Amino acid sequence: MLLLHSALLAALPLALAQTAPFANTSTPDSPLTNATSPPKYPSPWGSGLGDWAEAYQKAEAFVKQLTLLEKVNLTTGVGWESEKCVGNAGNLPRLGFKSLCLQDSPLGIRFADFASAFSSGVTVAATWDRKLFYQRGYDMGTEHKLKGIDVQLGPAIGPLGRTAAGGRNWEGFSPDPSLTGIAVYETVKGIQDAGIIACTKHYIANEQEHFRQGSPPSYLTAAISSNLDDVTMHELYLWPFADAVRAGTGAVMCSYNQVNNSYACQNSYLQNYLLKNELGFQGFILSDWSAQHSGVSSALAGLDMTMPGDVSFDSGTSYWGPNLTIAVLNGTVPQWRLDDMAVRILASWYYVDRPGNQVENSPTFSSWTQDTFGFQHAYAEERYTQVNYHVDVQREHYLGIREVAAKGTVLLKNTGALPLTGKEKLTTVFGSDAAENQYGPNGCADRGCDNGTLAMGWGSGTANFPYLITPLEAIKAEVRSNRGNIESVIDDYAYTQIAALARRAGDVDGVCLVFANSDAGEGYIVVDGNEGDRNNLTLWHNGDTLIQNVTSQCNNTVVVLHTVGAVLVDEWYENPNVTAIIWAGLPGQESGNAIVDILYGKENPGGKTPFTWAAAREDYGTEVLYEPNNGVNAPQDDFTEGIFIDYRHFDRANITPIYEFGFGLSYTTFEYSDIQVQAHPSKPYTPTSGRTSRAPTYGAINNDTSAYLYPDNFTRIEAYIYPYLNFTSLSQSSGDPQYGINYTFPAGGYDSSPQPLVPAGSKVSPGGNEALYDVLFTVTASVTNTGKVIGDEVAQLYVSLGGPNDPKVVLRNFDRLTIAPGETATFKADLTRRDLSNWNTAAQDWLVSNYTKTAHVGSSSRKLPLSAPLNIGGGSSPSPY
Ligand SMILES: *[C@@H]1O[C@H](CO)[C@@H](O)[C@H](O)[C@H]1NC(C)=O
Ligand SMILES: *[C@@H]1O[C@H](CO)[C@@H](O)[C@H](O)[C@H]1NC(C)=O
Ligand SMILES: *[C@@H]1O[C@H](CO)[C@@H](O)[C@H](O)[C@H]1NC(C)=O
Ligand SMILES: *[C@@H]1O[C@H](CO)[C@@H](O)[C@H](O)[C@H]1NC(C)=O
Ligand SMILES: *[C@@H]1O[C@H](CO)[C@@H](O)[C@H](O)[C@H]1NC(C)=O
Ligand SMILES: *[C@@H]1O[C@H](CO)[C@@H](O)[C@H](O)[C@H]1NC(C)=O
Ligand SMILES: *[C@@H]1O[C@H](CO)[C@@H](O)[C@H](O)[C@H]1NC(C)=O
Ligand SMILES: *[C@@H]1O[C@H](CO)[C@@H](O)[C@H](O)[C@H]1NC(C)=O
Ligand SMILES: *[C@@H]1O[C@H](CO)[C@@H](O)[C@H](O)[C@H]1NC(C)=O
Ligand SMILES: CC(=O)N[C@H]1CO[C@H](CO)[C@@H](O)[C@@H]1O
Repeated sequence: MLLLHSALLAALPLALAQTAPFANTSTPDSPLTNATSPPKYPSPWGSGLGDWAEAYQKAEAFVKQLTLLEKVNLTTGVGWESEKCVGNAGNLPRLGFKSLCLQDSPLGIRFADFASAFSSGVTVAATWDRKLFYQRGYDMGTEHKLKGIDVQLGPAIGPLGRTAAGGRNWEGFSPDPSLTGIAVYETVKGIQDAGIIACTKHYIANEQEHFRQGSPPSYLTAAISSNLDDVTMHELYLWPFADAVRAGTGAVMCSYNQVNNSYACQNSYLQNYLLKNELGFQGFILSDWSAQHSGVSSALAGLDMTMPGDVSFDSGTSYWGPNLTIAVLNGTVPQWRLDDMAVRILASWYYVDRPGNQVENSPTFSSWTQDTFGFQHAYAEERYTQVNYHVDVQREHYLGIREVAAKGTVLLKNTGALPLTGKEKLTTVFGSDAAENQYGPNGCADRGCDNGTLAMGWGSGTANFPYLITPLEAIKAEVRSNRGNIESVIDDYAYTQIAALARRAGDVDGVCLVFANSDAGEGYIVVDGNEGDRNNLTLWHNGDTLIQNVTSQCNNTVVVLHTVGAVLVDEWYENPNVTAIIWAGLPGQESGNAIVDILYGKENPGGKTPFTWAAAREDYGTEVLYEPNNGVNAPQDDFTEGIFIDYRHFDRANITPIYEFGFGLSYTTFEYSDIQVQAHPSKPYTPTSGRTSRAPTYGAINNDTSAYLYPDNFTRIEAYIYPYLNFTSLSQSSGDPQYGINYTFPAGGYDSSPQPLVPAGSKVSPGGNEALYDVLFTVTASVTNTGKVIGDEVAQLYVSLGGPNDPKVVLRNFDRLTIAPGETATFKADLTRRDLSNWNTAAQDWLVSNYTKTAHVGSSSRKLPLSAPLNIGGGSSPSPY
């Protein structure tokens, strides 16, 4: 979501809401520019699949008692800054049902006090640890619950990380869909087990900040279109969303961008066909903030909730609200569609047991002021009251945050300098990235600056730090606990002092610790000319010069990087005076403690890089589109690389990276041996067939428009969105000059008869055809700790699918093992049918090809010493299809 609003959204012609003409763009070689997205109607009605059955029964019983206005209230936000959370749906006062509170972010509670600032997604991904994925989710969910939030606007898995410079990659996990899929699955489970709804976002192909809303530059008439083919959609971008749906995510947020020239929040192919039909999503889709561009069309295309509810921030008008009441009354939105929206919203509410997880005075904080007293309706400046209760929700979560930060730290180089002993004669620390922001850890709104140590990126995906332990203070405390000497220069440009201090440290066999960073964030804040997306992949604050100044004098230089993603290290990584390199990611509030744990060997590094580090920017083969390329029309971002992003591209193009995906060192060493593959008998894959039941409706709609007027003596709050009508005339109430004119909405959108299920869908459970998750093979291997200290190794299982269009290898599973010196652990990982399948466009289904498949096991995407064939089809092995 964003803060900035662009007025052009309001001016968009409703014609944009119409579906694009049908075209099948699903062959990888077809041109992508001006691609279109096929219409898919009607919008699937939720049915209570799998473990959603009970939640649906409760939701249906609840919705049965609702009036049209009450149903509309559930679906529409009350407007930007009209209530205390970043998103607030309407209340149902008659039933004592409180407005849903939706709050950023994927790493903690945005705008709240006395809450934790967790590690970013990219750092938790680097732990490759399912337990930590879950625990972090659970702890974040607990904090949201204790503040009285219903929906956490996270986790983020879009952007996936198509381009290294993409501004919001760090909010998510990894450009690898399997690593991201496993991480999002556990995170959603964790968040929702704590009793709140997870909102997985941003759906989909939201891979850059530039032009995501059409502006800047403001002359553009439409937002960027991510153009991609069907195979790329399924095998790459949709893959982790399937895992999120399978985990039961209660909400999904549609994104700002267009996909194949149709806005994500009104793209029937994305919402109706892929998410709700193929993946069987049972929860609700809500719009990113001002990502809705139409009323009726978005409803028919599957959107269930609009946020923050107004057409543009505080316009006082809405595509839904009164317009949805009107659209149901004039028959352009069928009642069953509105009922489905309401049922989906309430089903998610029951699914995570919101009724059993309420707190007093919720929400107990205001996003719009930190003061105890303030306006409940901040924009209108009305109802001055207590808005902040300052509830401390942090519990013992700092322990988990420190653990994630340390376990997500990746040791990239070590010639023996690490771990430090604590007995160094002189410890020196360099760089502003080691120290505190001079304005304080929360001194820049939404972390929109790069001052001091970097512990999260910027934008709406942030939280306030309750405190931030800096590297310098933690290292100083550690050094002094050994009665050692420590000095620092935190001015990145004080070269005279830097060189002098480095020289002294080198001279006495001390150590020089250099800290540098690279930042990125959301496009509504521009930091040092970076409009969200990074302009380059080099270190900020002249980090390369800083490092070289130190290395020129100090032959024991340890470089610590806090970065949002890959940076170019080519200038200095091979310098023999650089004795170690550490990627410390975006660690969150326990930054300093975690780096001390690693530097001094209290924690043996075991993290692995969740993205590739290239020698040159061009090596990635994918780029942010920085300049509009389609006149005033939607910029066309053609994903011509298909599924070949990150390591898949490097492997295909035969480019050697500096640090490959999955790479990370330890203070000990590991050896791999003895791969075994066990095939499991399984039933042949059965494409799903059959039909749904017909669309249910709950309660009758009274067509007397006078029943929907504002109640007598109703006091309206300025710019607030209500479901009521101003007049008994529907067209007058809408006030839309285009009201009723000449729009032919897709006829299929009104079809409430039983609908065909799709082959890759399921009648049993959300997440797609359940047989995709059958385990076909279990791969085992031995991993021996051949060094002297206990350590963690992330053993990784890759697969070669064998076809001419397949990547050399794709990650499919992994496990983080703790192994004592001299001991051998057994790595054991399953491969499911999906893991071995390709998306087949003609069949619209996953198929296991006849190409020879191989399992590879090792310590990174390029260190795969073990391999074994996966015999599909022969003997007792499963049938390929
Ligand atoms: C894409 O559409 C725009 C606007 O209609 C048009 O100007 C442009 O020529 C088209 N590009 C291609 C490659 O078809
Ligand atoms: C709809 O929500 C608004 C704002 O929360 C509330 O004032 C109004 O009473 C609600 N209307 C109905 C019919 O529940
Ligand atoms: C209804 O929607 C249109 C845009 O489609 C908008 O111009 C109008 O102001 C809306 N009406 C209300 C009452 O919000
Ligand atoms: C109300 O009007 C809609 C649209 O014209 C129509 O489909 C529906 O049957 C009507 N309902 C009743 C109860 O008359
Ligand atoms: C602090 O941040 C501001 C805003 O981005 C920037 O102008 C300034 O140069 C920064 N100062 C330092 C010392 O990094
Ligand atoms: C890269 O961007 C950073 C941040 O804006 C800037 O400090 C640095 O000078 C840029 N590097 C190059 C080589 O332009
Ligand atoms: C390494 O450090 C020594 C000082 O210990 C210095 O003389 C030498 O020039 C440095 N080498 C490089 C490549 O920077
Ligand atoms: C650095 O140089 C000093 C002095 O020549 C030497 O004693 C020491 O072993 C060197 N350290 C490293 C890490 O190479
Ligand atoms: C019905 O109402 C919606 C919402 O105000 C409006 O956009 C649409 O044009 C109307 N359609 C008809 C046929 O009256
Ligand atoms: C000793 C040393 O390397 N000093 C350099 C530090 O960086 C500045 C700026 O590039 C150079 O001018 C110094 O020579």
